[in-house]
Amino acid sequence: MNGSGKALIVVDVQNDFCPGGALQIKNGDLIIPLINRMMDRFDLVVATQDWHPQNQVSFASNNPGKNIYDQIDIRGIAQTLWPDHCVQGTEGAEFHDDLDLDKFSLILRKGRDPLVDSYSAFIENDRNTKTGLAGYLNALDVREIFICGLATDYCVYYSAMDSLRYGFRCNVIIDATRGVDVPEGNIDAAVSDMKNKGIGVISSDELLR
Ligand code: VGL
Ligand code: ZN
Repeated sequence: MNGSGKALIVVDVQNDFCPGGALQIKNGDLIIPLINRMMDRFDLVVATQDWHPQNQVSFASNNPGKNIYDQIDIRGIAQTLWPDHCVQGTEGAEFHDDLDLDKFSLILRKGRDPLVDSYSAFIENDRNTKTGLAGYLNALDVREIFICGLATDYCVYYSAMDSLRYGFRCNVIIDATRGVDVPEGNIDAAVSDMKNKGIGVISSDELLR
């Protein structure tokens, strides 16, 4: 299939990040109708799925004496600790029921290594291990990506920033994302950092009109 140069990347629209989930994001589910509509405008749509083993190092429960949202140091890399979420094979790890899965040409599962988390769709949190997504997009002649999904200040942010390393033009469809905002102000900080690096922060109207 020809990517026609542009791909939509749908990040982690899973039950655990939506209201009622283990790491729920306020109004996380409200972006789903927009995402479903935007998929029709792209020839290539890729989804990521956070897919952790129960013994994932980023779970506070696997770090005795530590609390949710604490930061730990893993071989020199800061890692935030989360509630158990998106455990492989659980309901929480499934895509939200309202999300249209039919247009996904690739579902990239990330965070599968017990010892290394992966926010980014491109490179794991050790900042070194590749997921292979850049190679896939390059093979299909994708030059520009449009990112939506959850969470604005974690997996969307890291994916957007890392895409630049591989030479993609990158846009974040900001109204089709929602963030965790931990620590407070993190969403605004992520958005200004992305803008400063030349990432387009656009609205879904620009694609849907
Ligand atoms: C995410 C925290 C932990 C995300 C995933 O999808 O943004 N955030 N795991
Ligand atoms: Zn995760």
